[in-house]
Amino acid sequence: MAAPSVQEVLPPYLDSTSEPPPLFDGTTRLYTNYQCPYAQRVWITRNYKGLQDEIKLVPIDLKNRPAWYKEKVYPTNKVPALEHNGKIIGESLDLIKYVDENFKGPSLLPDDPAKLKFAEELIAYSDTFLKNMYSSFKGDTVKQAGAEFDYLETALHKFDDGPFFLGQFSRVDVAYAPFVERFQIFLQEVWKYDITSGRPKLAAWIEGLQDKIKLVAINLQDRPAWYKEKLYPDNKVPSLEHNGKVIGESLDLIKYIDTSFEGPDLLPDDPAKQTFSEEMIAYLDTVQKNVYTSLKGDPVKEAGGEFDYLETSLEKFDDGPFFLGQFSWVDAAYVPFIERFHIFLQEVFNYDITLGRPNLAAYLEEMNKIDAYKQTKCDPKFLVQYYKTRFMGSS
Ligand SMILES: N[C@@H](CCC(=O)N[C@@H](CS)C(=O)NCC(=O)O)C(=O)O
Repeated sequence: MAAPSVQEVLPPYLDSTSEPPPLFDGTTRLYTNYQCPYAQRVWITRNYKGLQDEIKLVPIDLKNRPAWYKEKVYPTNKVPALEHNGKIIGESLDLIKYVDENFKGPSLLPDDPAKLKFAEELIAYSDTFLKNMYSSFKGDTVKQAGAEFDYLETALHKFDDGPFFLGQFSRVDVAYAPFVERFQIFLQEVWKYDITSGRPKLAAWIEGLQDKIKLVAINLQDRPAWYKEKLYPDNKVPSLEHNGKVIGESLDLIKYIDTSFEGPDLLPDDPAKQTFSEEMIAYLDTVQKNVYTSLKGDPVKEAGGEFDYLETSLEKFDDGPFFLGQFSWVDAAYVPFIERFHIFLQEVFNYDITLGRPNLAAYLEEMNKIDAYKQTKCDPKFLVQYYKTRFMGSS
């Protein structure tokens, strides 16, 4: 599932001592609790659609609730609730639908009518599933809970174009995942009952819900010794641990991830585009070297040629704003550097690399609409300081 690649800093809980946020000021707020599976449904929907900037999280301490929450926000006094366009909306199943339908981002429903019909059936069953599960804890747990997981196993057999209920990830997975995750842990721990045993589709579904690649952030100023000794002797980032091997070098990794994991292809089929992509990737080192060297002299004169190269390259294919028309691994390779040069040259040399280069300007504008990129952007203040020290010898 599409997940942000940078960990969001979660706001702290509001309790009975906290002031309310400035209610109905136009901000969209998700009143939530990080432990609540119902709220988690809406949290997943928000994150999947890349709405971290559009929907602000407001966590409520349910054990010590602020009085204003019931009085001014949501009279049922439960989470989740969404404040949007001057209204408050509750009920997690309604909210999955509401957020999916009223905000940008990838849709959580396929077009296929057979899948839509099955989605309705499964979502309608989710309340019964929960009721039966909770009552099973008081009775013959393994037998009663087992029947519910058999229901899911059978449902997962219906579409085989992916590991999820409708093949691809959808609202149905969002509705069930927070609960199945909790039941799996609880039944294993307390009843020693593995819900995936004898249920291969359920096992594959749970596997499919995991993030495919976990991020491990390494502090380069104070590197842990194990990183060099046990993992990656080059002692650099990035490196990828996959299938018992460690692979390094960002350009090799872009290619490796693109070819070894599911998801949209980052290299078009068109042979002309493939040849051009190789040419551009091979030239990246030269661009970097020339721009970095220019920082010690006059970048406006010395680095202009590199930005002209990018401007001309962007003219080559006109079926989209990116280097190969559509977003490709050339963009993944270049954009982190274009972004940094843009910020640094503007800030330190008052040089706007997009001025007189309309393709480059449009490129950066379009790039900023792509969540997968936006979530990885650098901190401009840190960058300026870092580049000054590293390339200009100042501190
Ligand atoms: N049917 C509601 C259930 C929400 C719910 O029960 N939330 C719990 C936290 S997990 C809650 O707010 N409990 C507080 C209470 O019941 O007073 C939904 O789907 O949104």
